[in-house]
Amino acid sequence: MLFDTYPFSLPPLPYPYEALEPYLDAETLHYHHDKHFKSYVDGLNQALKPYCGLQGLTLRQLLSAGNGGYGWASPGQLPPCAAKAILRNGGGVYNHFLYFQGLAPKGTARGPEGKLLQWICRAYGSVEQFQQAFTQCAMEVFGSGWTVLGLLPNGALRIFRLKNQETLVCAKIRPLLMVDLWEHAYYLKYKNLRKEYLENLWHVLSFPVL
Ligand code: MN3
Repeated sequence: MLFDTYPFSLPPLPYPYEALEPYLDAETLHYHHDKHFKSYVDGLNQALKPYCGLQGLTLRQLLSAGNGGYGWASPGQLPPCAAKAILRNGGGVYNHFLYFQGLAPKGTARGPEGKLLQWICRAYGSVEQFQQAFTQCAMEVFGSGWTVLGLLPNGALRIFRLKNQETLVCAKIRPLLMVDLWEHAYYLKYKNLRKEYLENLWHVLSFPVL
């Protein structure tokens, strides 16, 4: 997905809809993946359709917005609303791809290991303290957005809050753990109880092996 180019297609969910029960329910996963995620894929294709010059770029390249957000096109070449549509939808595709890839059924979801475990303990004291800090950060996201554990180019770990479908691509920060805080990610099951969603999510969040 990250190295694909136009036309983008919806990657399959890497596990059955019911695989994350009871922490994430099948109905939420069905709507979240098949409707919400798909709408970003469709929106990105729609936004790129008139711009042949951008159709050879990968998702990462499209999101690598170096110069004032439009590194790949001067404002004269592309109307700002078109650039915005590409960044918003492309961000939605990128963030959702990583979110669904980062979840796994309980028992197969990996805790932090090796280098990552050492770095987490060095930065936060323990895995439990890291989880508390991450949850706290996620509770402070106002409106729709994401919380991300990112690996900085200098090797440091940091927890980020992102608004809407912002990404960390142009900052060259590698996302290690992504949590969707849009209400569609949890409202069917958890209603207004974001904290309960976050606490239960730790059972199915899988850390990468670095
Ligand atoms: Mn979502």
